[in-house]
Amino acid sequence: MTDFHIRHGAEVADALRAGRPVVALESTIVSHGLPRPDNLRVAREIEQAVRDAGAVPATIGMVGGQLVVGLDDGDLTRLATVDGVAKLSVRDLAVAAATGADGATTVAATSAVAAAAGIRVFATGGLGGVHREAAQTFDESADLTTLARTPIAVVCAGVKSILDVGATLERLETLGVGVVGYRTRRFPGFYLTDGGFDLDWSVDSPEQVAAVLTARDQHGLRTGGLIVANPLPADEQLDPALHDRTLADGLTLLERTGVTGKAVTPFLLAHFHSATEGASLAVNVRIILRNADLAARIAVAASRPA
Ligand code: PSU
Ligand code: MN
Repeated sequence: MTDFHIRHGAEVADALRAGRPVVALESTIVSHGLPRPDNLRVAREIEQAVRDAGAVPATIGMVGGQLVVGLDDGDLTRLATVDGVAKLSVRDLAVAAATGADGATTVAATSAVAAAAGIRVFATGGLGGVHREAAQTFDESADLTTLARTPIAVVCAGVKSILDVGATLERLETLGVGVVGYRTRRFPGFYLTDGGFDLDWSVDSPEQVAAVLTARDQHGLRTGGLIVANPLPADEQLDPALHDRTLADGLTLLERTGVTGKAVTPFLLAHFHSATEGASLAVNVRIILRNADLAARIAVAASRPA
């Protein structure tokens, strides 16, 4: 194959051409973040949540070396069920294309591809960030540096507590990535409603987020991303005691097994899902569906003439 141009799903292409609202979705949560067989069902539910709120879903991933914006159900099934799907950050995209790989795109890769396609809003579960031992390992997700140069709004439930949340917020500040809480001034901790840190800004409505995007455009400063941090309601979070126990065990296991690098996030997520007997999975799914709904409402607000 020598034609490596990005393929757009027909519905996504039509919507982008007509200026209708589109929401980008990542595939790493499907291939590497959620256990089978729930992952395929959830991938479909995320797309449906976007549709229910009036936008077109564009799940992004790579099938046989072809980068696709708006995977169809066959593609999605393949990325959710076959073995050997690569986890693709931005730097991996061209190599994976040239070698004909199947691959799932992380927040970094999805953001970059979506922004290039003209999509302005992206929904995911939790952002990657600074890992806890980063002072020794230098393990910081490329999600952060990519968002520093990619104009897209990412709706997420903060970063997972498996990371160093405070360090991640500091890096986002340094990198010039905007962070606003959705109806909160506390940065959410993914499974937990409150990640333990204050935010400077809070927005109250999809329209207000759309106004932020418009202001950036009109200022001519579309240099970086905007994180819209959408916490779970307190009564839907993972039981904090169960969370703390599971995290402590997971970090011990991580050290004992010697897992490092890009395998760390999938390893800890899988540990949570098995150790909590599905409780963390249910919370994870709720997070993603709520973020998909909010992202779609932001995309709808942003597509209306101001
Ligand atoms: N958050 C989740 N589930 C996930 C991820 C984040 O709740 O599966 C994925 C995202 O795709 C994110 C990636 O971009 O993990 C970060 O991985 P790393 O730390 O290796 O950059
Ligand atoms: Mn990493």
